[in-house]
Amino acid sequence: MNDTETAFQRHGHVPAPHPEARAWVMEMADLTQPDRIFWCDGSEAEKEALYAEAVRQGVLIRLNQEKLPGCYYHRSHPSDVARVEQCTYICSETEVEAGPTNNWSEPKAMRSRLLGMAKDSMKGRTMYVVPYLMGPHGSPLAKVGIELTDSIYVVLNMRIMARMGQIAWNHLGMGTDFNRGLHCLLDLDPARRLICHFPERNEIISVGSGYGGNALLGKKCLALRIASALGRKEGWMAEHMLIMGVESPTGEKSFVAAAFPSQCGKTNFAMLVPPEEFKGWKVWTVGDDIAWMKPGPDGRLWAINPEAGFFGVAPGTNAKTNPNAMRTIQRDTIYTNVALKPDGTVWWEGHDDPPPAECLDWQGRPWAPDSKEKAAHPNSRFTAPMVNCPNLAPEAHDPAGVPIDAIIFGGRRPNTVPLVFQAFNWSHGVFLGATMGSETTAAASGAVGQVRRDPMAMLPFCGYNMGRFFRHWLDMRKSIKYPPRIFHVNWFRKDGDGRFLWPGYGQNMRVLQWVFGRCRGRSGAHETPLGWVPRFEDFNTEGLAGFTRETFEKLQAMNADEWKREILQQDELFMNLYQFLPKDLIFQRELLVARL
Ligand code: OXD
Ligand code: MN
Repeated sequence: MNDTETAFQRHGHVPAPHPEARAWVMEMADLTQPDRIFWCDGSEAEKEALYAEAVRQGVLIRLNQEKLPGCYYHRSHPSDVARVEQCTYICSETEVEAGPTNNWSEPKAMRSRLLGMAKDSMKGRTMYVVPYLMGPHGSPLAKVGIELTDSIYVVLNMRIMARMGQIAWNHLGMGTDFNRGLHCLLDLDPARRLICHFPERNEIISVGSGYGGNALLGKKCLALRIASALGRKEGWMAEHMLIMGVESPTGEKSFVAAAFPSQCGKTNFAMLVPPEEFKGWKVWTVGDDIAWMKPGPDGRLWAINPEAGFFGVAPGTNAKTNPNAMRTIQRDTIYTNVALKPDGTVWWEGHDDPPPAECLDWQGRPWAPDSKEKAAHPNSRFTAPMVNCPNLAPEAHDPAGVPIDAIIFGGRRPNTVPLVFQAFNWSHGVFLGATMGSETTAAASGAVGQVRRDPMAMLPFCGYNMGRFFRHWLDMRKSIKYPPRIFHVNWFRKDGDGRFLWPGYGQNMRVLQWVFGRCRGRSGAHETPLGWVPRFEDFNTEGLAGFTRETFEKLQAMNADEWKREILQQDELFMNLYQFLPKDLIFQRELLVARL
């Protein structure tokens, strides 16, 4: 045994103080038959030992520690690079409960199939016990999960993405309310890949994939699919939303939650840096992917970010698109499936640095600028602790969370949908969220570039019947005395020549400023069939070089023919859900048709 191994052994023997958790771990160990059980405590010493072990196993490569201190590099299996919706199941008691937009499987049969696959699968391997807390310690909204995994990469990612170790036991105390997550890599054969959720049991079993969204069980599996089902029962909401704070020069602060489908720039928007002209304005990041929201005693909607890190898409991230992310990922970051440069640093398409003369691509093959394929996988990622983020809101650690003044929905739409408009009221806002569409991207496997309906950006993440999910949204209004205003944005509208009409990124601050003003009854607007929209005069374009009234009109234009087509397309989803669709949404659709 070498020094690393001894250190690794030394730190891995802190069993759970919790009898029920312990019994379950032992039961799963009996089933999977690992050579050893490693109980993670979340300490710094343990972190060092785990990184050393991962490097020794070849799972991670240590990057240049002078240029990227605390950073490591990982390549996943080439067939295991994205979420796999076709292998993702909601195993609720009845098929109706899962609804027409989810894969459903009868829970008993699926569970025994999965346990059969897991049997003996950790022979010769280590089972890591990863206790974790989603949300700030002491928050009434926070939840405990325990993930059992045979992937050291998963452990190290969970360590960044959640509050991991002793803190979870402290939060749980002697309570019995924790999520059970079993994760087995198996042989990574795509044919034996299944990500299954048992909402009634608060349980997740994921086999055959080591990729983030399939394997870091705290994230999409617990914090969205399981949590959305719990939220419906318990009167709160788990949403695929960033949370950010906007502060005016006079110190007024508003918090905004925003839902965009995967890879539509949630991380960029959450970390936005206002343009120079916005002297005194500040944007604060609370979270970039998930919001748990509950009405507070003051009648407002309060939100926490259950995560502790960012699992962001690397390609396209640079000093212009997201300067705060670039600073965040300079240290203590795990890079997955990006390109590796000879000096032990990393690169991806859209990086600030020019393409390296030579490097290794995401599959470890030599790459040069004239190579036909991309150096980094389009869904390559960074996993970075949120405390690294220069504009992290102090409230990100607040157990009470933040009060939400505005909810923004958005998608990637080259036409039809204006830059920004505001819903007339909560029900209309729910309708806007429910009919959201976006071009598909590389975050999930499948065709890229087609418009798909992605209600509230939750289509792949809602752990129950989507029609009932809409009903829950509508019902929530009754318990929120001061509901957030609801908006819709589209940064991606193009002109006839295929050029983006809106510069995006930091300039999105202008849209935020209008939203901020609307929440305070200050920004002007006029009524249209779609909702309230800013006039050119209501919208701050000062300092925006070359941006004319004409461009603004094009961005905001409402074309009746395009909208007729849009409504027909929206109907596809509505038809699919018809049986479960709240009447209010059908009514909203009729109203829109009438207004048009
Ligand atoms: C993500 C996703 O990884 O939405 O956040 O795919
Ligand atoms: Mn996401």
